[in-house]
Amino acid sequence: MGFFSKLSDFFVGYEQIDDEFYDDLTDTLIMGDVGMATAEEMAEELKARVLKERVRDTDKAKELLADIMQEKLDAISSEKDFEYEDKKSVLMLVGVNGVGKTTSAGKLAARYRALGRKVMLVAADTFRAAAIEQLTSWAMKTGADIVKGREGGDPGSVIYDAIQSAKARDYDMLIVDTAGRLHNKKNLMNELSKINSIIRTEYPEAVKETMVVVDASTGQNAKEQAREFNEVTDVSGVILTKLDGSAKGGIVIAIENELKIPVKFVGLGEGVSDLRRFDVKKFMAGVLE
Ligand SMILES: Nc1nc2c(ncn2[C@@H]2O[C@H](COP(=O)(O)OP(=O)(O)OP(=O)(O)O)[C@@H](O)[C@H]2O)c(=O)[nH]1
Ligand SMILES: [Mg+2]
Repeated sequence: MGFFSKLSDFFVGYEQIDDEFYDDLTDTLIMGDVGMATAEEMAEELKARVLKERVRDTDKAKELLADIMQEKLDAISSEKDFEYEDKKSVLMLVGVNGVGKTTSAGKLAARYRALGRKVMLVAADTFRAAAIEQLTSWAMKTGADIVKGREGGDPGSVIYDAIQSAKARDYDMLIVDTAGRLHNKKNLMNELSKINSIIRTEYPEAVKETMVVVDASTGQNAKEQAREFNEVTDVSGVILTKLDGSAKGGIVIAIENELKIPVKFVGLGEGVSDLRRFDVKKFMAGVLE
């Protein structure tokens, strides 16, 4: 991830800590996708600590900045995948077009199957036949079962069917792939609230988790999408995809610090094992490189 090498280069290039240093640091953070608000906040906090601890060398300033980042991430991140890992659950994946919802659903199915859970994929994106086929091929690849409806059918009835068979056959987890094409906020809200109310009435014993999937390579747009979904539905976490490309890691800090939503998983490729838990320690090791 480009951001980190740039951040290390930045500190190498400075001999003294002055106003220009803080301005340039803010710019570097913004270029690394940390976002303006968080970049300014971190530069301010660094300035306060540098003054308080009478720091003169930039190596020490870099360590202080890393501490500040780590504190922000630790405040939001959690060790667990979900709040209730041992209960029956419905995991909904939401997000706009093309961000990686279906792929992430498949990767998650593989993850939880490997952990010994009975997993069902739910093709609630009935918008295109191709979407249903795509999820079906993930079901085959991962050995998870799948419930699907007809193209153009009602996503609510697919969820309803999935819940009935989950109850009848004692599934641990439903992973629900939804459509990304409902750009209009009102349509989206209606669709999500319909699905949510079916889950609430038909499967009250299950814990519902909603993950917003966003594409890291879209930078601050990813954060804005997460913000918008968080406004219309109860979001429990973010899946940040496509971090294997040109994306900059700073977007993780922007999302966690500004939205107070944990980044639970990161996507590092298109393969079945290319989904990892977001790990603050590893992330910070990259910052300090
Ligand atoms: N490099 C890379 N590609 C990814 C990742 N996640 C998904 N993709 C690719 O991104 C493209 C879109 O992924 P999908 O899973 O179909 O996205 P979606 O959100 O379901 O898209 P719609 O259903 O059209 O809204 C596919 O080509 C995926 O293989 C990732 O972490 N890294
Ligand atoms: Mg899809």
